[in-house]
Amino acid sequence: MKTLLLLISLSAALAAQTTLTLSGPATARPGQSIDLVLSLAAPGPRPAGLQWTLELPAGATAAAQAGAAAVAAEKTLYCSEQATLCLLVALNQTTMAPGEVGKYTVTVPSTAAKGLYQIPLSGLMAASAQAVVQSIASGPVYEIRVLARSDLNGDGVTNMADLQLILDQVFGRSPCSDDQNGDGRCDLLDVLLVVRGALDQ
Ligand SMILES: [Ca+2]
Ligand SMILES: [Ca+2]
Repeated sequence: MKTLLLLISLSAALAAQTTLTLSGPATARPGQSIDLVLSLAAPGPRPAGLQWTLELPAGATAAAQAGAAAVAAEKTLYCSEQATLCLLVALNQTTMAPGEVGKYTVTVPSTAAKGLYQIPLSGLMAASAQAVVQSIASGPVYEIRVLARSDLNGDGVTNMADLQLILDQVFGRSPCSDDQNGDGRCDLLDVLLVVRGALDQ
């Protein structure tokens, strides 16, 4: 019973918490660029400024821009190189409404091994226009599953189904969207790379 009460009060506290949450697609392939959204939930006082750090997996690159809720408050997004440390501020006292405050484009390295990767947010800060700190926490940590490049249908394995898909692209029955070696065309080399993906797994 005590545990239940604790859980209820904990979830109530979390529900009232100002949070920043990164979200995006569940899967990506090596070399692919993905669009992520940074969302502000602010059930309490709204912040006039925000700061956060994005912890990118090794080799991944990122670019960021202000989201609609930040633009509406006329805030400017200032970021370090690779957009790991970012601040949303402006020469105004406007507070930001809950919603999309940032947009990221993250490029998965072409050498990324398949597996589950986390992109956590750390060093979160929120403040009023008077520079008074407001409580803020990270929402659930964003996770993305990087698929093997040769797993064309994204089902977690490379097999005959993927071989058929790359053959279809070689013969022009479908667009060449899974160019395995990045040379701009689908041919024998890409078929052999899918075969190698099947044998190596
Ligand atoms: Ca597959
Ligand atoms: Ca190719």
